Amino acid sequence: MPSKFMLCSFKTCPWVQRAAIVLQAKNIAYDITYIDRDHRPDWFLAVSPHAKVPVLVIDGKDALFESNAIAEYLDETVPPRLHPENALVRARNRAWTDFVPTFASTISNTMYTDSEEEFNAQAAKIAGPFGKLEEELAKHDGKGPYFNGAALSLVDAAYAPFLQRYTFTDRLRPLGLIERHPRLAAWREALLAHPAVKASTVANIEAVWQENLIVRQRWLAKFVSKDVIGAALIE
Ligand SMILES: N[C@@H](CCC(=O)N[C@@H](CS)C(=O)NCC(=O)O)C(=O)O
Repeated sequence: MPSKFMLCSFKTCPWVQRAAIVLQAKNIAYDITYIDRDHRPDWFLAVSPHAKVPVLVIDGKDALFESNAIAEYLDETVPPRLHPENALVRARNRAWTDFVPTFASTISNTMYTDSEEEFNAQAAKIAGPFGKLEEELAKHDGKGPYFNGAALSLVDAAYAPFLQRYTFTDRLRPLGLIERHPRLAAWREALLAHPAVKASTVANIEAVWQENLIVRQRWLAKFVSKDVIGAALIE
């Protein structure tokens, strides 16, 4: 009998989205439970040692935390395999997955700044990771549209949420960075158009993300239309 999965989330969490992309790409049915960031329930705190989402509850009894561990577990237990078959290629994929937290923090640090000066200083730091990925993608030339070629992989699932957050930021305050990295730009386009990525968040994710900037009183919020207020309440 297939397992029953429940993903525990905050609505805008990119790390939860990574796990959701894997679930979607494998066509796995799952429930999603949104918890209140300010009032995390006891059952959640009991299974999440760092009090972070995602948590994946399996058959109501086992729980996993950390998006990478969740993605790897799903890939080992539910077909089709998203990791490449070749061990060398798989090891290289894992090496690039290990770079995701660095990549993610340059983007998150830019999103959550408190002044224009800070925003510009943090945004300048995105160029380093973008350059490294562009260089890596150059080695994959002619193999797209995803990291390893035609099939979506765990590397794709890991980077897509952050390339989406970059895109949301860029739409509010154009950064002019991805345009200088054509392979990364093409990869981003392919990822954001993939059905598993599109289905991995609430439908109005950009508005909910924008509203979150207002709630957190971040500098970028000044470019957000007040029309998004209440977006997080709409399913
Ligand atoms: N390394 C973790 C990161 C997860 C993470 O940072 N989640 C955020 C939400 S996007 C969180 O729960 N933060 C705790 C907090 O906001 O207090 C993973 O990959 O699962």
